[in-house]
Amino acid sequence: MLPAHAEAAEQLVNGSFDEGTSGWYSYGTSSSGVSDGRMCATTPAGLANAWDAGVGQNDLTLLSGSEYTLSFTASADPATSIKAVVQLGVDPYTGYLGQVVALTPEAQEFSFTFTGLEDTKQAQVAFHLGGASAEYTFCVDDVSLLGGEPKEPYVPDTGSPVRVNQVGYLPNGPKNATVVTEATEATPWQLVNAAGKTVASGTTTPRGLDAASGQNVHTIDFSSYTKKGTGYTLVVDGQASYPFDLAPGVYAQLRSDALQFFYIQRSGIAIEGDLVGSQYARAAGHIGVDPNQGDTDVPCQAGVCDYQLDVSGGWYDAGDHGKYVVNGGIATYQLLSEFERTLTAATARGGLGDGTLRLPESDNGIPDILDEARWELDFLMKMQVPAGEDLAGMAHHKVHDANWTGLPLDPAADPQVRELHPPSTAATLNLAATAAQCGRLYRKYDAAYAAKCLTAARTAYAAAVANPAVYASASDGTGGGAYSDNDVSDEFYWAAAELYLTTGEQQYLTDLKASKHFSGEVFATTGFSWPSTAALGRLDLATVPSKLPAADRKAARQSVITAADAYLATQKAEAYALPMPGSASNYFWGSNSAIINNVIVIATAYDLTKKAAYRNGALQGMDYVLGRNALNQSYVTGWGDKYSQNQHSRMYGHQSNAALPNPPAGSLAGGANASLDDPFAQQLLAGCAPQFCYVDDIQSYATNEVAINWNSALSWIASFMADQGVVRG
Ligand code: 9MR
Repeated sequence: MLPAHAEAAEQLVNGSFDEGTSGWYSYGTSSSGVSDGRMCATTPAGLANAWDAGVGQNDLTLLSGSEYTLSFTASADPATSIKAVVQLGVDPYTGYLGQVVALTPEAQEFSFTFTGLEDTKQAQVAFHLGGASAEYTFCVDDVSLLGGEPKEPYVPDTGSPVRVNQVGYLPNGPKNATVVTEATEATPWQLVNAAGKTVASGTTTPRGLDAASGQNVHTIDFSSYTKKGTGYTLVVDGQASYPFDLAPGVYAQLRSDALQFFYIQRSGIAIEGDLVGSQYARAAGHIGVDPNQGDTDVPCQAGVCDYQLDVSGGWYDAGDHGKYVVNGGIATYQLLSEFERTLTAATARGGLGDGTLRLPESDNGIPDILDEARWELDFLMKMQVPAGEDLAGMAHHKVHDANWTGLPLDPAADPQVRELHPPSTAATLNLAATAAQCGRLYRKYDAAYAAKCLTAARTAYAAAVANPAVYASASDGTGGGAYSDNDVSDEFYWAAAELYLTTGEQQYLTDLKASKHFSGEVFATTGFSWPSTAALGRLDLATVPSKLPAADRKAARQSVITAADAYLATQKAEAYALPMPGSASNYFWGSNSAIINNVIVIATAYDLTKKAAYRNGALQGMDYVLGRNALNQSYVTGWGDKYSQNQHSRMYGHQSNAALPNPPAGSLAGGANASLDDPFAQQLLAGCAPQFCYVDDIQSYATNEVAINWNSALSWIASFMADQGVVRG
């Protein structure tokens, strides 16, 4: 029973549709989505049963004997009747409320009360829409299910207070941990081996209140212990950490897992179970086979162009089926940069050659990482506006579904119309930059392909110069992400840098030097990212051999070192050893990639200087991602003891359909996001300290999605880390 003073609790998320279709499913309709702030679904005529089409929400908690009120505002045009249902969402579909509602084109409010028949966490609200004799459009808004008990405050299970890198440490690398404790004095710790024997001991360093986690913490440095082994634990006050390994090869497989993700995300090709496990096998997505409506012959959004393009291939961006040139750009850059590092870095030890991944192209004499990046490069080039058309040479910003689809959904089963969105200067420069990288890196393996890339890059760059301020609209976010960015000075700098590094031509150097970024600060506190790409150009100017005048090259290198020094200073001050300050504003959507990108700058400083402090800082900077954090959670699927596995994804939707797999090993979750940008996180995590603003649930797309630009960061640093195991520090 509810206490008399308690207010009835809202059981639905996003009943106002302010967050698009988030939390809502739809099926059997010919189109559905949010328009004018309402959820609308067009339903075909002649469906046999009311339940043959519907819109609703799953996994609701109902209590036996509690009273509930379902209310909503709805219309149908032309007028028809629908059925509003609250029922058990699984067999035997026990009905709690079933109300036929006559709707008219004019929206009307409705409210129905019922009593819960059983305790369940699997109830659903559904609007059953089938059975009308004519096609009609149903729209609904302000849906509410009030009743039951207020939800229990969410308390994550964080396990042991002793937080370690759950994967492990290099025997010759830094080894640090963080302990959550109210103790104010230094406290003894023991390092215990798998046989239960204490092999090292010492005392903690009290660090006081950590802003990022809201916890009182101490740190432990056990770097001086260098013996290999598995199953070590760190013990404080009788409480043991998760077990971890000390081994040179502890990160070797992470490099290939993080890269293998890209093959499984591929669009336009069947994913072979023989290569990656039968659970990830699927038909080719978006190759023009029914019910797909793309991507071999895709029209523009209305009024944008009158041609159609074959934009098949590429990688699906994330948990959705969209393909976005700006995000494809940074992801491709990072894979190519990961490869290019092996050509110059003193500690690079291969590991990225032909046959190192499980790809259809393996054993073709070309490094697998280049085969994988080429899958996206081909797509990026297909997005270029053909010669003879308006804005020829620019790149369309993105291609995706006209409306958001629900979770889960096999790409090959996506019935939505696909559309090309307008070209943008940002997308065009992403194409120019990555195709220019291609122009130098594939030369040795496929000169004709490298030449094709370079031509596309030059054409794109010239088109961007001619159209320097064509911005993607921030409101063009129905059916896919907006990826808008109204400052493209950094993309210009990055593209000019890549073209210069590939060609050595004066025209690109002139543009580069004229950019405010040439001598400006490009390494933000919060990492580089898809809208902030100047750092990409700077890192390459510092590391890729070129004819850049010696003083300019020195300045570029020094800027990387200076930035790395600042990140190391921050890392020292952060009790979880993050090269990022602990305030809430720094923990934003995709924070894990921002953190890793700072680690990459530190790692690059090591490649440039060979100074151990940078190597140690980079390795230690990854502890957070692999478990040394407020949640005691590894953010990489399959890595560590407690790891993210329910990331938001239409493909890896195990949490919503047990027949589907979890994300593959090596998938990075977006991470803590103090802005709580999705309704599930808003409801569950309100008031969270920054590092607690994460939940491993498929519904939380703003804290727990997978994405190509996040895995590209992981993949780059995993390659660096794997190399450090092979080299003596
Ligand atoms: O990674 C993107 C993040 O920087 C933005 O703040 C966010 C909102 O626009 O979008 C993120 O990208 C998502 C994209 O819009 C759609 N595909 C999934 C991406 C990862 O969540």
